[in-house]
Amino acid sequence: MKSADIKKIRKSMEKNLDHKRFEHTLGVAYTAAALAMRYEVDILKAQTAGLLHDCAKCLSDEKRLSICEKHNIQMNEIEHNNPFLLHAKVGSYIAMKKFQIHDKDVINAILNHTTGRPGMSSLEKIIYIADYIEPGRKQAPNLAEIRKLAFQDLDLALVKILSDTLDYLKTTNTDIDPMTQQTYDYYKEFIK
Ligand code: DGI
Ligand code: FE
Ligand code: FE
Repeated sequence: MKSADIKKIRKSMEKNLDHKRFEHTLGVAYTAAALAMRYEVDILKAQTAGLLHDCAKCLSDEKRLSICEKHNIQMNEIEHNNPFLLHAKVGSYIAMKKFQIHDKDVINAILNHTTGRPGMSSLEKIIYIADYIEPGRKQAPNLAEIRKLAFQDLDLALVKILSDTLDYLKTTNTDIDPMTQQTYDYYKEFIK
């Protein structure tokens, strides 16, 4: 991972994402870099994963589904019915194939950035959290508190975000991916 590669990836994101998504992407990359400094995680990896985490977000649902079918990327029923959820899986595939990212931790951070998973690495947690707290985010409840918490304890911040996300999802009519619930249950127990 080199800073020249970071520059290239940023240019490509600027071209391929819509303006709002690109601004969000920069926010996640910078926030992830700051958290990486705090928690002694590789800063270039955090920037790379931050820049690429939503690289499949601006594709159509049809395109995401067809990429999954063509390359035998498995999906569960919830993902099939909510193809926006697939932007994480498809994004990790594009990161590997198009951007030649071979670092497993970076790929996992992209892969798990929407639902999380039990047993995440520090980098995976950082991307999950940075996605939620980056400066461009304005909607979520408790943001000020969670932003502060993120720089104090990653696991406590993670549980708060998962809890607020599940609460929010329950007020909507969308399906909850079992992985989101499992991640919450795991870390709720873990922080005890
Ligand atoms: O891609 P972003 O918008 O930057 O962020 P993201 O990939 O974390 O997606 C955020 C949305 O995903 C947020 O509205 C909550 C939603 N989400 C998280 N877990 C689930 C979920 N949506 C559904 N339907 N099911 C889930 O389990
Ligand atoms: Fe995303
Ligand atoms: Fe995002």
